[in-house]
Amino acid sequence: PQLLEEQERLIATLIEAHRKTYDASYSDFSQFRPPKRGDGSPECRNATNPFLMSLLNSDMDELPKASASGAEAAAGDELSMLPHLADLVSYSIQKVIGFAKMIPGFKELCTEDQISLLKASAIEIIILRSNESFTMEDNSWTCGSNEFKYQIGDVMQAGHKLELLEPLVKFQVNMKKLDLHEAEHVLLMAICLFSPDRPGVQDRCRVEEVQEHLTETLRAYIACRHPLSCKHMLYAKMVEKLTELRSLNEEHSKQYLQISQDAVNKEDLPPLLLEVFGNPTA
Ligand code: 0VQ
Repeated sequence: PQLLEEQERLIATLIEAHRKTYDASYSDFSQFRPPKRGDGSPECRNATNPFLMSLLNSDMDELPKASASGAEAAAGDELSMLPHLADLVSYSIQKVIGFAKMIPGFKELCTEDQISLLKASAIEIIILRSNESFTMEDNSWTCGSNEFKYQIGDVMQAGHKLELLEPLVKFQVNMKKLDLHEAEHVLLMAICLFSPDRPGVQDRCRVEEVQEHLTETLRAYIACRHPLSCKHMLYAKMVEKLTELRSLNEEHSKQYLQISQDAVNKEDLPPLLLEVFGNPTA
């Protein structure tokens, strides 16, 4: 198949929508609450023994007052990256919403369906778009300076566990290896958003129609623009990524619920995050 003029226009629209909503200079990151990394300091390594630590480190022979130490301090330390990452993800959700609104067909859905699609796909689209900052050099998301370089350990300090992080990094590496064109990258995000099988979707047919139009455009694009040597099975591999995203989404939901229950400072989670991923105290 060859690319129709209409499909060319669709791709141009999606690329422009992505460029308007993904700032590759990451200059807004300094507005988030700052990242706090367990720097390997003694206090940090011994976060599980705060009372012993303070007795060993001072001349006093009395236990410190409960509020300033103990489980609370230890838990706070464990979730030291949560405010920064929660702000980053909340910001990313806003950008994903901006991207969605520019996709032909999205605004024509009723608001309820728009919300259902966004709630279900937000973390998947964030995982996809974050691939742009991911580097296989050191398996990190590098968003400018060292301060905004995120490694597995940093996401663990937001409360996530290897059950999610190991497959997440594998996913990022395999995505990187696909070496997608910008057109393919943005089409994949749009296809992910327009999944008719998400919970709560009323007008499944309309969503499916748009998704089929997007997948047809992706197939045509690969067939006529992607170099012969690497287009082999590319479409199938991209569809496989959508399946992997579902399982990452499911594991993220579980871990997010745990984090939101563990969080001592409920302000750590911005209101938009609570609305999209759920608010256990509501
Ligand atoms: C950082 C997004 C973009 C870019 C870099 C994100 C990065 C995840 C899933 C493991 C973050 C999850 C965070 C939370 O669960 C919590 F609670 F821990 F804060 C949240 F906020 F959802 F509730 C990155 C993190 C995550 C997923 C993918 C990547 C690294 C820049 O490309 C761009 O949007």
